[in-house]
Amino acid sequence: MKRNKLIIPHGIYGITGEKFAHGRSNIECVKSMIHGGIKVIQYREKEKCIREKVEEIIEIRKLCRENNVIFIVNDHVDIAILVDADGVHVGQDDMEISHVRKLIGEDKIIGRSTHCLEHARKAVLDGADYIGVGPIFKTTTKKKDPVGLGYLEEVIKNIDLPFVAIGGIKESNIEEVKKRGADRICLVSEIVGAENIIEKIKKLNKIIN
Ligand code: TZP
Ligand code: MG
Repeated sequence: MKRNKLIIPHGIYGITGEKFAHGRSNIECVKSMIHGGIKVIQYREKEKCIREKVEEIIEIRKLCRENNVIFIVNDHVDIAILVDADGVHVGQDDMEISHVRKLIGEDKIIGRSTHCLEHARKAVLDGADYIGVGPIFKTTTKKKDPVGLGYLEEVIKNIDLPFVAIGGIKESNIEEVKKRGADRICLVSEIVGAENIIEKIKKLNKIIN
């Protein structure tokens, strides 16, 4: 039975990306994202060792809890459990949703990256709580060819699960994504790479709200 489960809020979904942050740390970026009003943040870090990741995750978990921000851990189900994160996000090459669910429990959020309708349908059947839909546009943040706005439209038409549009989304094209019907939108490099993260978030929110 699903009890106290949180739902990914509408608006901007933040993800860390230290590589694109012009020397700012993940912690600094998260502080600015929270300050800018982002209500859900995912810790995604592909380069650091586990020890370093755990240290950062513990700190970010605390920041999110203090500010009522939903906190999701990418890839690491064990660390998500360790810090009592609100959820975990897993890709197509990660653990099966049923296994993640068994580990993390019914009350936590499980997100799954999807790149085609078949992935999305399977995520629904497997019991994911939301899906990532992308990369919508070309991006250097993830090694994956874009799926285009076409896949976003297919999801809107066929899938009854919250979804987050992601990949190559910028201030210059976010309106297009919103107009198609995406209520949850993720931008990584556009936010962490902005000269002023807080101002960038304000501008983005002005466009989508
Ligand atoms: N999953 C699909 S695209 C992507 C992820 C994690 C990266 C998105 O980064 P950016 O910088 O917003 O294109
Ligand atoms: Mg992964």
